[in-house]
Amino acid sequence: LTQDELKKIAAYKAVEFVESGMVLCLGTGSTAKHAVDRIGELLRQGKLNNIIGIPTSKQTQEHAISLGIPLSDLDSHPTVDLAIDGADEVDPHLNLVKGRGGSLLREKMVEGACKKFVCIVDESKLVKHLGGSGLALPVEVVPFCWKFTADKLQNLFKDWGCIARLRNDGKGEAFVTDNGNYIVELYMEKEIGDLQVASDAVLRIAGVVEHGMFLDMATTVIVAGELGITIKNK
Ligand code: DER
Repeated sequence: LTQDELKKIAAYKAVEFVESGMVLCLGTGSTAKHAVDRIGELLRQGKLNNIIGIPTSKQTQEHAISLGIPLSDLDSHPTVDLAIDGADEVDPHLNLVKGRGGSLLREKMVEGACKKFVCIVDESKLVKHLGGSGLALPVEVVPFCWKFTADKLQNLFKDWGCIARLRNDGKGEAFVTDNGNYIVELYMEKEIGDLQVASDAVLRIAGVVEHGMFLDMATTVIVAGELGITIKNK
């Protein structure tokens, strides 16, 4: 099975948790896209109705509109029944790294308002500890003096051999989030020990808007692997 087929299996399994009448958080990324597609299909078939979607990015908003999924926002629905979204890393305590798609702020806002957050991943996302994979830990920062903020972040994790890099858009410019901010990516050589301490320290830096560690947020993780589906509950 390809990675995308595994993502689709996990996504379709998560959509089995969706009931008519629910207000749903619609996640962002290639795994969440399969879930949004499936929700659109069930609505079209009349197997689901009275669904309201709250998108976690402009990209998901546009995709949901193309599928005819009715949309709203947190101002109108401050409490959300169910979130379905992917992740970049999942540790054994269901802590996540998210945000390599650049949507971490809206994801964290919406998923933080959900009664249930079902995270959907293929097995390649499972890690023993967050931050040790050598892949990016994204931090959303204001554009004003972003380098000053990036240096503070790099220095905060200097004992972890951290390198801070400004995420670019592939055209030599800085990537700009849906909220008009930049993303500084932190690359660590060692895993992060105390995640809560790290989270609090990052958020104390004034130029930081939010980071991609989603601690104690997912209530269920659905993992699709070569040997089948595993469902982990908090
Ligand atoms: O950017 C994000 O938060 C995405 O949800 C990401 O974590 C997972 O993206 P993928 O489903 O394309 O791997």
